[in-house]
Order: sequence, then C-alpha cells, then structure tokens
Amino acid sequence: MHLFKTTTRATLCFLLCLCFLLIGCFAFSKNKPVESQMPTVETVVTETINISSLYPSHMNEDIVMGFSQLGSESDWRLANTASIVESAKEAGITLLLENAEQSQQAQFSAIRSFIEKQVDVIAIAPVVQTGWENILQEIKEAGIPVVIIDRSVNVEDTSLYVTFIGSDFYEEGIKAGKYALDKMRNKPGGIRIAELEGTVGSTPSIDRGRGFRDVIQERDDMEIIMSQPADFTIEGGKKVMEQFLQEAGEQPPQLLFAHNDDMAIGAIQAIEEFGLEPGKDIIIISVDGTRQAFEMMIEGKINAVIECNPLQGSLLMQAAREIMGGRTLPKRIIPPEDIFTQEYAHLEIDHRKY
Ligand code: GYE
Repeated sequence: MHLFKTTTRATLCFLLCLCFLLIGCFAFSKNKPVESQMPTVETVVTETINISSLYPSHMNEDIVMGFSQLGSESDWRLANTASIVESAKEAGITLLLENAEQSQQAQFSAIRSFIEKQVDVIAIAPVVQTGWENILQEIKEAGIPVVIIDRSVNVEDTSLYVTFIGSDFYEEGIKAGKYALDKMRNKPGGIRIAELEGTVGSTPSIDRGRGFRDVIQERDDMEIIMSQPADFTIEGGKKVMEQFLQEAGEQPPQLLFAHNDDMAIGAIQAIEEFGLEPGKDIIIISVDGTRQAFEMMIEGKINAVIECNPLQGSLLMQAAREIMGGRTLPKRIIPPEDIFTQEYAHLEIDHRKY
C-alpha cells in the first residue's frame, strides 16, 4: 500500500514536471525574437522590447493598420506603396492608407485621423527625420504601437516607436563612394563631382551624402564642386542638372552622384540636351535599382546603381502580427541590398520586380 502511494506520488510529480516543461517550451517558441522568423532579412538588433506589456489592449487578431505614406515622388515610392498594399491583402490586415504628397503636416493630419479611428497599429514613412516627438507622444498616449518604415525619425526617446524597418542609407553612400574611387582610380587629379541630393532633411539624402563624402575624402584631388537638392524627382533632377551644366561651362563635372534613379534619369535628359554623353563624358552613379535605371545601365548611360529595396510590405505586415501577438521585435530591421554595375546589368534586369 505504502509502495503504491509512493509510486503514484512519483508518477504525479513526473507528469507535473512534464507539463511545466511543455508549457515552458511553448512560451519560449512564442517569444522567439522576430529575426529568427524572418529568413530573408538581415537584422541589426540594437535593443529589444517586450510589446505585450506596453500595449495590452491591442492583442487582437483582426488588425487595422493606419499607414501614412510620405508621397509618390519616384518609382521606388510607387513600388513601396504597391508592396505594402499587396502584403496587407495577403496578410488579411485592413490597411488605411493616406498619401501625404511630401508634406509633414499632411502626415500629422493623417496620423491624427488614425488615432481617432482607434486603429491597432500605425505605420509611418516619414518625409523628413525631425519634428516627430509631439505626434509620436500623442500616439503613445492613445496606446497605439508605431512602426517606422523606410526613412527614420530623429527622436531622443526611441520607446516612441516599436521598430524601424528600413535601409542603411549611410552604407549605400559608402558603396557609391567606393565605386567612384574605383572608377576614377586611373584618372589624374582635379576630379569634379556633381551631386543631386534628395528631399532636404530626409534620412536617405543626409546619410547617402555623408557616406559618399566619408569615402571620397580618401583622395583630396576629388571634389564635390556642385551639390543641390532635387527632391528625388525626374523633373527636379533635370532642372538642377541643366543649371549645373550652365554654371560649369567649359568645365562640366566628370562624375555625377544622384541620390536616386529618378533624378539620374532627369539628369541624363539634361546632359544629352547639352550635347554630352551620359555614362562616358560624365560617369553616373545612382541609388534604388528600378527597372528604368537598369535599362539605362544597359544602354551605357548609367554606370552603377546602388540597390535600395522598396519591397518592404511583407516585413511590415509580419511586424504588425508580431506586435499584435505580443512578441518581441528587434529595434531595427534592415533588408539586404546589392550594388549593380553596367557590365552585369543585362543579367539582372529580368529579375527586377520594380
Ligand atoms: O531612394 C527615393 C525615394 O526613402 C529610400 O525615397 C527612399 C527614397 C528612395 O523617393 O527614390
């Protein structure tokens, strides 16, 4: 009898332990950091936070996302919007999309309308990087989690957003600078460079410019002789390049660094109208990797394109699901990116999705 009791107690104990073990394993797998669940993405984890403790009222299944897109200025942007719309459909997430057409004020209004509608999560692609503290604070007070996508925000209190999904623009500038150094290595000194910057105050413009400068300073006979913003548009690129060429007269720049493909395409029109040969008389480096830029590379008019990937929709939806599921996310998610040169453009063009 005594022996029977002891055996039963031991069995009960064993079963209890097994239960705890299974519950533990389950909880652990649910709390796996998101980077281990995103196979195609490189992530840099600077800090992770547990979301369920911050937003307990948003742990539901039917997700409504308010997305403030900054504009429709370039092919990159159109591909980015399309990717987010499609991925929301695929993920069964209701998307409220507002396009701010490059106005931060319009972004604020859109965000306030999302707060009023009590959406579950707000995604913001910020046109510029400063001026976000107050509105992010308003969202926080409403208890809605925020995902920053594409361009970053400059805020001291990084707990105002859950994660930032976007490219490493500084690294893109570095890649552009390295290509410039390599391409000009046999050219004698006094190399004149022109730069078409993107939207003033936007992260890609600031960081691409910084990365590029940090590399080319290696050669003190290479100089950026002209640099101006052209708002990431074809028209802007054409207008500013015309101005550059007129100003430069007999001494046109030998190399152009355009912060995106659209401005490079506009600049190419200006260069041709001016009677020069883009890609030969003026070496052209741009950023993004749109299909049109690849066509220009194949024609020999653009020499190199630094990839910046706009297909961020599935990452955004995945992040929203993780947040709503109360799981932990990395503070920074960076899509992998490449560099393409004229020589190999024909091999890649059929794989371009935008
Ligand atoms: O390079 C440009 C667009 O923020 C990364 O914005 C984006 C940039 C992109 O207009 O084409």
